[in-house]
Amino acid sequence: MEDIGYNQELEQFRNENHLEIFEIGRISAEHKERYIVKTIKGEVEAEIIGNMRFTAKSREDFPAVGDWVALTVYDQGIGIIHKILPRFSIIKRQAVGQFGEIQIIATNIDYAFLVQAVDRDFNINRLERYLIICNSSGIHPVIILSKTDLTDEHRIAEILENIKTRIKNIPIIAISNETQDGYSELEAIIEKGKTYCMLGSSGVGKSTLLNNLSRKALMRTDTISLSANKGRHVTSHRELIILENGGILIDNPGMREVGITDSSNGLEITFNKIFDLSGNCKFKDCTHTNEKGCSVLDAIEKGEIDRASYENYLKMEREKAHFESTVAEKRKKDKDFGKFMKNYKKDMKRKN
Ligand SMILES: Nc1nc2c(ncn2[C@@H]2O[C@H](COP(=O)(O)OP(=O)(O)O)[C@@H](O)[C@H]2O)c(=O)[nH]1
Ligand SMILES: [Mg+2]
Ligand SMILES: [Zn+2]
Repeated sequence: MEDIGYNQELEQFRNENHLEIFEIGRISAEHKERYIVKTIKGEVEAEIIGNMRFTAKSREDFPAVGDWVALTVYDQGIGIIHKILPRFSIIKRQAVGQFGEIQIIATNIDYAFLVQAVDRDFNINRLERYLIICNSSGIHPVIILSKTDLTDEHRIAEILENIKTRIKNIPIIAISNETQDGYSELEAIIEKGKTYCMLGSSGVGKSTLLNNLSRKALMRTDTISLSANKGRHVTSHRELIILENGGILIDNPGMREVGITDSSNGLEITFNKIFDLSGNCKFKDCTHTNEKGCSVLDAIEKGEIDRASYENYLKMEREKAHFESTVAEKRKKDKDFGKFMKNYKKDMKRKN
């Protein structure tokens, strides 16, 4: 179990909560509320117990890829999930098309590989967006520039410079899945028992990278699962893979939109320079947009803060505020609806 990231804290939680009667496993894939769970005894296809669905208040109360769960395993590798063990980190975004709702991308992640291709895909604003998501949950980001074979060294150096003017102290690794340039540098940072999640737009080379890194391990598990999975509903597509050196890698489907959620702390860490300076602004409620005596605006004038980064910061602040107000509105609506139902029931009783 340590091979897939199990540790002492999880074991302690298991004991304190009397979960010894259950198996413990880790979710490696999800498909319409059916989950593939890796356990000591192999892979199990599981659903959640009814009570978990009825008491769930939000998407965060459902299992996600990366979760540790307590489950009962029945014959033929079928299981029922009873409990989600505490998560030490969550990568989440604004659910697409459902404003005010959260979607979990993955949980219990140590490092996030933020993958961008050096050709058309490259976009620093989007990198900062991913950084906010990582920073809000204490996940270490690593920037991966992919497809370096499609451009020349000059352009790559230019991109690195551009990133460094805005993003400090975050490792950047340039790789090519074609030539495998940069692979050894990348493999050198992968540690046994740590979980790495790949984030990035569709088509940047995440799956190719994952397959290349895990080729041997993957081939082994695929031959086993193909026979075991015969005739079942979930495809053998796997999102969580154990590398030969013991690192755990999670792939993700490409994401077109990565709306930030309640990432107040994430913004603070990502734009730390702006937050540090804002303490010196003349007005306590300075919006850093047009005030006299604004330290942030001063720093931009002096060229100490990158203007594009500042503009992205304002945009992210607005997005966060919008998300938070939508959530607040929703809560109020739910509360009002609750009150309405209570009164309605009272009325009905009185009438009957
Ligand atoms: N030239 C080049 N093509 C790549 C590289 N990595 C991936 N590709 C190609 O880009 C396409 C998308 O790759 P894929 O791994 O599926 O991207 P994903 O959507 O991020 O998982 C495929 O056609 C790959 O063959 C690379 O480093 N260089
Ligand atoms: Mg892919
Ligand atoms: Zn200010």
